[in-house]
Amino acid sequence: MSDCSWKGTAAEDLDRSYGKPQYPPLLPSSCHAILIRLPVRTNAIPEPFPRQTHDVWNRNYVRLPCSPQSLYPVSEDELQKRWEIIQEELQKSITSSAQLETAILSYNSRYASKWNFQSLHYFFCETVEEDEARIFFESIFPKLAQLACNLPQILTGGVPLLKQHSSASISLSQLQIASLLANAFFCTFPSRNTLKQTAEYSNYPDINFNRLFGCGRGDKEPSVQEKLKCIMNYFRRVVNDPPTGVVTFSRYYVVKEALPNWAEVQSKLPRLHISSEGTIEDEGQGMLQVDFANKFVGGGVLSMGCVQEEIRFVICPELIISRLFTECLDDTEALIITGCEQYNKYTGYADSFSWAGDHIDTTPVDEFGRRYCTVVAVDAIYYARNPSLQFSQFHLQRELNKAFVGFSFGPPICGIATGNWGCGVFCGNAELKALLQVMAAGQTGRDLAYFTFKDDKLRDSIYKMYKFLCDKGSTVGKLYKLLCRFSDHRAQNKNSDLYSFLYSEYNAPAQSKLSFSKPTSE
Ligand code: AR6
Repeated sequence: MSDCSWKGTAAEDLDRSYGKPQYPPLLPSSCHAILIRLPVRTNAIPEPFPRQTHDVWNRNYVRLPCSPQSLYPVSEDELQKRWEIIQEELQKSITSSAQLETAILSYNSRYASKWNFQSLHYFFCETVEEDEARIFFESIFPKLAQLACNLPQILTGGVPLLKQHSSASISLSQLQIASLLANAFFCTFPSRNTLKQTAEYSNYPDINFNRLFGCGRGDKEPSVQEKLKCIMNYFRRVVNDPPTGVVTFSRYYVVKEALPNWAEVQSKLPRLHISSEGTIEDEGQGMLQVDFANKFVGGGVLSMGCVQEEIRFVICPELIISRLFTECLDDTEALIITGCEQYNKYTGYADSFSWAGDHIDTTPVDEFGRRYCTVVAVDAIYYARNPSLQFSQFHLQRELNKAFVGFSFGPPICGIATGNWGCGVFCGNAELKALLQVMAAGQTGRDLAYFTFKDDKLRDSIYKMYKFLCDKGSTVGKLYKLLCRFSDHRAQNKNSDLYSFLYSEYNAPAQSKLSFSKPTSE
């Protein structure tokens, strides 16, 4: 074996999407809200659709801050249109973060004693140079405020909520996303601040940026400052040079009956490229790139989190807007984002995460102006409290189904770029999760590119097992049955090792009393 950093299929032989029709196409339908006018012209900012503003204010749509129906109590018995207050405040001259705090609280007065803006103040007073802060307030801030205030002209249609247990897509121009994100920055979204369990949006991630602004002092939370640098750079870019592309957000739900009966699956294992070098976002170009998600997509991006998902969301900030309309993911659901752009470079990870400058994304675009960059958010289960649980049949199936749902969206035009999904913060077992992802990729007919994030030992161990299984001609179903056997075995032998078991038991006869298809409980 060569001593290079990868094994298996060469990276250049993997299927990539470039030049192929991306899914979903931009065809208006009851389950695809296209908020721009078609056809899209290359290199021009898409025009909003419909032509006339269509205000919707109900439980199926995002409650937009500019809706005339969004009212705010200004005295005991007087309500005012909240958008009027917002516009008035944002059009004032604001030259410091203290004034920005005052403006934000003027239309969020109920939270005046609850929110703090420590991280934001630290950013402008300590993190950036005095000159940079001045330039921000003089030349970027007014354009950002204008971008937020122009929301009703930029986005004329209602944004449907991507609710649980239905598949639906939303296509927005990058400019529409920028205007929505500018509103999130100014904390203008109504009904999104209460923490009550019974609140209308309790099953949605938060979207207003107040939590990020209040994450504590910069010296205690350096990664929050670095995330702010990413976000500020994104805003600097979009206000000075409005982007012209389109991004599609798709919620994908698979009904239980349509999931594979894993024990019976005859598919072979997919082609595998496994490398200890490289990242999903860099080496996975033109592939379906896995986001190691939280069921509330974006996880801690607008608070303290700074691992794979949060980093992905701040280097490609358009992803953050998915939090506005994506209800928390259920077991057989995924969110797929097609066409996002990378605006930032980074180094480090978690506490050492650091903004490394502006990134110019040269990824080609499809006929609808969407970059050939697709991210699939799939949430693993959190196993820190009870790691043994992941080997139970119920959990094997849950994680396998989740990966399958994410990988099976649209025709298999490209491979999947992934890695230690669920194995960092969520404490999963990487040798197990790798096999589950191999199986899901095999069943969906896609190549798998797996990045072990500098772990040579893990790369070698997974590749050796993969090769062994391929040499034996294993099918996905056969491997599933073996995993189920391991599940029973492990219940009696707590410390047993998965791969040792698979090597020794591969040819052992299955015990007939086991039922593989219907695990009933945890
Ligand atoms: N490319 C390839 N591999 C990576 C990359 C990358 N860019 N970044 C990290 N890894 P983690 P989880 C590897 O902990 O366990 C978030 O808060 C690295 O080995 O982010 O599924 C979400 O919002 C790392 O240890 O994913 C969820 O709440 C491993 O991937 C929660 O974390 C797992 O990364 C999900 O936790």
